[in-house]
Amino acid sequence: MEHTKQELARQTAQAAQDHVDGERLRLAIAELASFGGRSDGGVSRETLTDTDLKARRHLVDRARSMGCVVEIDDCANLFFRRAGQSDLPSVLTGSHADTQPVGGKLDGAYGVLAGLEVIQALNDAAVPTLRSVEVVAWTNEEGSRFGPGCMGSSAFVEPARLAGYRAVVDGNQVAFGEALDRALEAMPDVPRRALRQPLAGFVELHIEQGPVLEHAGVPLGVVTGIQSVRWYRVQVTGVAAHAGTTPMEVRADAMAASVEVAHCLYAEAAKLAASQLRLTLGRWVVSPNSINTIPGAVEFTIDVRCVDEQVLAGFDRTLRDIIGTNAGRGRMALECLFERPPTRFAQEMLTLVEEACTRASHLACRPPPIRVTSGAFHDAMYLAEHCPTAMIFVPSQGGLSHNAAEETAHEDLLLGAQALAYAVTRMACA
Ligand code: HGY
Ligand code: MN
Ligand code: MN
Repeated sequence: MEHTKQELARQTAQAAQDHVDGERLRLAIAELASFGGRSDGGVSRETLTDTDLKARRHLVDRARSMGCVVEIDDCANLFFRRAGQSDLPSVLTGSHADTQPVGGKLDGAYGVLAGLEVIQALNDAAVPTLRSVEVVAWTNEEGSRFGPGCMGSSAFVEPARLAGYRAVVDGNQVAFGEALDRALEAMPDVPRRALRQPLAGFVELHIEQGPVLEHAGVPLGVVTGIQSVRWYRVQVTGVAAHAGTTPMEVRADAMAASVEVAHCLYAEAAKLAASQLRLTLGRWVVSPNSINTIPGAVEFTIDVRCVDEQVLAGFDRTLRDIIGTNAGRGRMALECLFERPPTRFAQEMLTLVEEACTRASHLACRPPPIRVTSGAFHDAMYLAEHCPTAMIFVPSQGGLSHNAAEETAHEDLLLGAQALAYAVTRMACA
């Protein structure tokens, strides 16, 4: 009996995979990319901006046109559901629809749209599933406008986090709570649901955003886990003064002090190159930001990541020493904004995703999948605390992402969606 059930699940999963339509997916990606589309081919659709709200409405309309039930939770995470034959916990797929300030059309969006394509494929195959299949568009994965990243998925897993998130402000002093309330008010026709729902599992399809798959010449990656990450903000306070009249030896130059700290951090990262530590000082705010005034205040961010969390802990200690040593040249404040240990996905999920990727690759006469660790963080790093979770990667051309030129070959995007359809359907039939 069990064998028949398994065989039926495989046949249903194969039917879903066979009905994935590459052209429909390509059009869906192009359509969503038009919300915040840029002349350089990139996308600017930061979380909860008017552009993002319009994109969200577009996704709701598309999902409803496919017969999905649509719901929204208290962190404005959007859920698109294809009902199953039972009220057992759903199988969830999806990703995020927000982008970097200058991002690409695939980071996040591909996972959401491939999830909707899976639902359309199930509809076209006219196959029932025991469990409902849900697609999610998580709120604020990028964390660029409002830090930290993954606010929607982390609040879904631990609702108590939302209160603290609401107070976070963006560069224009707009609070996340205010933007969130606007987003919720913009969806009066979408029923509200509580955060933290039981789930049978979560599978996220995403572009790799790095060079590994392309270098290996392999179209699909089975993601084993996600490296650890820490974000900090450094605030340096000096004295604004005249650039022409103030002798160098009497200055309290916040930029000179900041550059000194940055120099020490890059030198430390170079010492740790063998551990693949990655350091980025991505955002600088200088005030008064005038060519002929000595900077009175500088704020800059630190994004540091490594597969070995002990290396990050060591870097943290060195960072605090560097700040302490340089504080004499201006007051320095260090704040940790975000900290995630390494994520490891459950073995049974790796087996499922490996089967799905192997089948899809074989049927397409492409090389079999390889196992990779994710250099980027994803909402799956929080879902892994909540339910059996896995990720599938497709290659990024030139390993490039968080860049308008982000691109993936269409046949790889199709293959990823086929593997996703198989994996999600297998779970939904169990
Ligand atoms: O920063 C990250 O790793 C993700 O792409 N937001
Ligand atoms: Mn992403
Ligand atoms: Mn991203």
